[in-house]
Amino acid sequence: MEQTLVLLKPDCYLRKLMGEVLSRFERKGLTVRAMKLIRFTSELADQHYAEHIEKPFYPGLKEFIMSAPAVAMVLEGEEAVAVVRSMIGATNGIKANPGTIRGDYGLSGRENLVHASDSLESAKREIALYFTEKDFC
Ligand code: 3AN
Repeated sequence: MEQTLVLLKPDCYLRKLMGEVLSRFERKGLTVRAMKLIRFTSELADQHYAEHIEKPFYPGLKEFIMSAPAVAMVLEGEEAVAVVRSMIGATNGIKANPGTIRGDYGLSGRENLVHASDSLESAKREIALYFTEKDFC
């Protein structure tokens, strides 16, 4: 079994799509092991997006991720990292395939509804940013 970190981003929250998106993961068979509603601070945004801090799109991304609440969760299942990445689709909603979450609900590169860890190594690092052992059920 693998665990992966998923964020339902501020656009997902504001558009009231959180239930819709979570239900896709649940129907797939993934299990929620930890979950919380959070508000990104500047520090948390910098930690989460450490690899993007120098990129030209980062200031806009940071402003967006701090703009409204988000949900952080740990999903568990067989090959959960790859399964969730394929369910969310390509970064830009315009390019993401229909049938994926980003492909079905968005037309933006920045406001793309969900984040999901891109490797087991990233998942371990990212889960530790949001959760401690006592948060797991
Ligand atoms: P993914 O979330 O698909 O792994 P990354 O890690 O390349 O994508 O980018 C992290 C986040 O940065 C994306 N989810 C998106 O919100 C934002 N982002 C990526 N590329 C761009 C871009 N060219 N313009 C604006 N925002 C971007």
